[in-house]
Order: sequence, then C-alpha cells, then structure tokens
Amino acid sequence: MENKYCHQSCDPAAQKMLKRAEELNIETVWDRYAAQEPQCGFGQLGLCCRVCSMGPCRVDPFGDGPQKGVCGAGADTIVARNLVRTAAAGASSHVDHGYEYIQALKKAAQGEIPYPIKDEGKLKAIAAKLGLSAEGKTKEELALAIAEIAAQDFANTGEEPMKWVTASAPAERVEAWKKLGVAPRNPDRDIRSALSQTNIGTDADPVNMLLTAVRMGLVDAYGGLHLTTDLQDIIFGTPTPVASEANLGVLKEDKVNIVVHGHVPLMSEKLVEWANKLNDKAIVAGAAGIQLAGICCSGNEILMRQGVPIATNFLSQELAIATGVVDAIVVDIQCIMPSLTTVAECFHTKVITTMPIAKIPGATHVDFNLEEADAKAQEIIELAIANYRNRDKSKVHIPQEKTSFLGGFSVEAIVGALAKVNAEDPLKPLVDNIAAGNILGAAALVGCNTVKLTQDSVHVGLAKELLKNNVLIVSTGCAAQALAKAGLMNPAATEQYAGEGLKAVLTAVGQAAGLNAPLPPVLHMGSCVDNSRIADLLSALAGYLKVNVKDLPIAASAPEFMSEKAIAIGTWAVAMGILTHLGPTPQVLGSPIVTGVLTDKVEELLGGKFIVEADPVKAAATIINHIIDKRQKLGLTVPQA
Ligand code: SF4
Ligand code: MSK
Repeated sequence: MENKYCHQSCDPAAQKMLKRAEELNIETVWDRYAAQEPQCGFGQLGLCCRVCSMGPCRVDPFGDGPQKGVCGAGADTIVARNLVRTAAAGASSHVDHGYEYIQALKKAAQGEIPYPIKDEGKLKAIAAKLGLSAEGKTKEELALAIAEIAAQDFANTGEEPMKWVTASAPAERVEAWKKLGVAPRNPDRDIRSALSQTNIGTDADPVNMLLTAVRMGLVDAYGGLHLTTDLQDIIFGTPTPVASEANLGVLKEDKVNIVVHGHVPLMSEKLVEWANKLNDKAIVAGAAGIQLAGICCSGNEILMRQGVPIATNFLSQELAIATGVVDAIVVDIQCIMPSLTTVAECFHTKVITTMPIAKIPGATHVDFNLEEADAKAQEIIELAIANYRNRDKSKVHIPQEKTSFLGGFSVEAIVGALAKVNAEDPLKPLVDNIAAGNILGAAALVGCNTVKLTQDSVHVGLAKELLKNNVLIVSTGCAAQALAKAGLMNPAATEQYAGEGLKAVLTAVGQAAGLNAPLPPVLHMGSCVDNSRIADLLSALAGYLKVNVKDLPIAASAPEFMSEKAIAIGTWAVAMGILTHLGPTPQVLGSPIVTGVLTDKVEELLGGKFIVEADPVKAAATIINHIIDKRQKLGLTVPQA
C-alpha cells in the first residue's frame, strides 16, 4: 500500500497506526527524529569526544578546523575510544542480564525462589560442556555447581579465558583469540579495563583499542549471550517449535491486553503463568479473558517457550499503546522508549516498570523480585484487569494485520527436525544439501529497527533476495519479529519466496518432521541473547565438516541495527570469522584507520569483517558473492549465473 507513511515503516499495521497517531496528535519516534534533523555530523562520524570536561571536543573531518581535541587526541584516537566505549556498554547490558541468571539459578537450586528447574536435559548438557559430572548429583546439586562455575568466571583474577568461552567456542577460535590477546577472562574486569583504557590520557593507539573492542564483543558473547541462553534454558526449558501470530492484530478488543516488553524473561515467564491463573478474574471483570503479547526480546522469549504472540518490534512500540486497548504494558530492561508514559497519558494504559535500574517518570513501579515473583506477577496482572474498565471505547483502534508463523527453533529443535530425515546422523541431510548446492548457504538476520531506515524494509528486502537465491535464513531479535510480521516464517513463505533448491529441502524436512508442510524458510531462533544459538549451530556445522567457522558459506547481518548491544554482537560475529553486514553506517567514518581495520584488515586477523550497505538488494548481492566465494574455496559446486 503506497501512502505517506510507507517511508516510515513497511509494516501496514504500523502505517495505519501512524495515521491514527497523527489524528490524535501523538508524538512518535519518527516525529522526534524529524525534529532532530540535521543530526550532528561530528557525532555521526564518531568525531565528538566527551571523555573529559576539557571537552566536548570535535575534530574537523574536512581539514579546515581543529585536527586535535584539547588533550591532543586526533580523529583515530577519538573514534576508536568511542567505539570501545559503545561496545563495552553493549556488553555490559548482556552481562548484567546473564548475571541475573547466575543469581536466579543459584537461588532456584537452593529452593529459595518459585522457579523450578525445568530442563534436566539441558542442565546435563551444560554440565557436560563445562566438564562437570552429573553422576550421583540431584538436579539441584548440579544446577548449583553450574551456577558456581559461572560465578567463578566473574571472579577470575588470572589470565586464562573464562570457562564459558572455552566450553562454548570452537577450540580453533579460542586459540586465535588467545594469540591476539583478546580472549575474555572475567566480564566485569574486562569491561572495567576497557573503560580505564579509554579514559583521558591512557590509550591513544587506535589499533590497540580496536583489539579491546573485539574483546568487548567476546565478553558480550560469552559473559552475556551464551551464559544467559544456557541458564535460561535450564530454568525455563529449551524451546521447541510452536505456532503463533505476529503484529498488532493479535490484540483483542474484548480482552484484557497485557503487553510485555524488554529482555529478561524472569518476570515475563511469571506473567504468563499468572495470566493463565487469573483468566477467570478477567472474565468476572467483564472481559473475555486475558491476551498477552510481546514486544522486543521479552516478547521473543515467551514466544519461543510459550507461544505468546508478538505485538510488534522496537520501532513501533509506541504505536501498540495507540491502539487504545493495551491495559498494561509491563517492561523490564533495554530498548524501552521513555516516551511510553507520554503516549499512555492519551489513553488509560498503565505503564508498569519492574526493575530497579529501569524506572520511567509517570510509570507505576512494581518492585519485581525473585523471592516474591508470584505475588508480584499476580499484582501486575490484577492491575491490568482492574484497568480494563477504564478503557475508552471511542479510542479503540486495532489494525487487523496479523500473520501466522512458527517459532521455537532452538538448535535442539532444528537438529530434532533433521533427525526425522536421518536419525543416526541428523546434520548429514543439511550438509549434503549445502554440498549439492540445493542450499547455497545460510545467513543470520538479527538486530533492531532504526528510525534512520524505513522500519522492517531492509530486513524484509534482504530476506526475500537471499531466499530467492537459496540462502537459508535464521533470525533473532527485532529482525525475527519483522520477518514474522512480513509472513516469512510460515510454510507458505517457503512456497512463495524460496528458490527451487531450498524449497525442495525445506519441503522434504517438513514432511519428514510430520508438519505436512515445508519448514519455514526463515527460522526464528529467539531473542538477541539467543544469537548464541546461531553460533552453536554454526560451530556444530563447522565441526561436522571439519572446517573452521570462517570457512563456511555463511554471513550475518544486522540490517537495521541501532543499539550499543548490536555493536558488541556484530564485533563478536566478525571475531567468529563471519562476514557481517550492517545497514546503517556505524559512527566510525571519521577515522580512516578504524574504518580500514573494520572493513578490511580485520579479515586477515580473524576471518570476518564488516560491510555497510543500506540497500537490501545490493547487500544481498554482496552476501551471495561472499557465500559463492566460500563455496569455491571449499571445493563445492557453484550455481551458474
Ligand atoms: Fe577533548 Fe581530549 Fe577531553 Fe576528549 S579527552 S574531551 S579530546 S580534551
Ligand atoms: S530488542 S537490542 S531493538 S533487536 Fe533485543 Fe530489538 Fe535491538 Fe532491542
């Protein structure tokens, strides 16, 4: 549908809600972006330094103005310093999330909190990868031992890598990182050291700082993503394929709608439990029941394990409230716009914050904690039910768009589906089809939305181009939500978008797995922390083929990234040896050295590098050429042009 909103979002539900917001005079992220333009050119190039109070200093990239900050730092130093600090901040978010789970697992194992250990299989698998024997131990004892190893990683004062690194990453990668001196030792200490290194008057060498940026990517990956996914699966269960729906049409006019937003499922899992328990109370209040829906990664977590539908992704979070039917939006941490309370003022919606580090003026704060998790979850659901009667029916405006899709593709679920084709050797069908050229390669589409690009357009455009060329896609985060909303995660999408080779493989696996339909061409692997699952899948494939991850015909892409976390994750992908595409330009172009290393030289050291391209068709062409190049180097067939 061509309309004046299609430059802001390619999601038709978001377009309708943008029109609605304009009618109601509601300010959105797009309006505030327009008001910010033109944004600061120095900042965009990474050339603004606020590291000390002699600044802020700016370096003139065109040569006429100052070439150095007050302390003498030049463009390369300033850009590298900013990049390290961005990656450190991104890593700290995921590490903080992971740390919550060390506490949670310990308390769960000691019976101090109402979270049973659900997944004994995963518990044993994680114990095995950490070298712990499960023999003679109760599941609680084993969980406690795992929590202790995780805690030891945070107490490591030596130079050896974290246990979570050596247990999770391919040995060849660990050796490469050790050789470069970037293997993470202790997340807290490494982040502290990165901040110290980039203080005024410490490091001025951009290349030395870029090595620290790589270390921040690895801290993010192993002290954050892997640790978190592993422990979350132990507590809540490893996802299995589940049918659900995506987009604002999942909200119901006749139900109490509770939208969950953020990243840490300790609270949202409890909300699912209590929404079920209190459904009758909502009926007594005059509603037809309770409808839960998710935004961002808390949404992805309860989708993956519970099938809870997706309301929308990052950029359109305000628009969910503008439907007028959200009785409560319950948030934890990360990616929550402070503007939610302003939008909520136009409606009856209660914005409920739940974490001590994430409060918003104007929100209702419920002090969620693990010990009182049940009571707090009950309190939140009851607040939402009580608020239902305050809904103004004249303001209800729900777009009808929603798509059906399949989620829940953990590595275990993917291997399980492949095992239906070959029980003895589950990876063989996948590898054989890659070798034969039916599957050209694979790409991971991950990351956020940004207001700088039309919402979802690069995710969807890139995915369609890759699928047409027989590239299998795995996805997480808001990228996955974009692709679910666009209808790329259901069996019909395989028919419609996959090239002939890919379609045949997905159809055969889907039939063998008893779906009576093809597997979707884009597999939803979870939240942002679940990028660890993608790495595990690639490591397993590389191990099977006896090659290094950097030699596989694969690529990663964060087509619409915006978060500091995405910078850390992208750096890790490069450190894994993966070509990593970014849609928006990162704030580094002010330094020829930093730009040159990230887009070229780093490949010699680590096997991966960044490419930047906002046009999805051009980005797809580069990724496909890269995949073909890798196939050639592996001696695999290449398709005729
Ligand atoms: Fe300016 Fe140097 Fe201070 Fe940065 S560290 S603000 S460049 S004086
Ligand atoms: S939520 S980090 S906007 S993907 Fe994980 Fe989405 Fe990016 Fe937040």
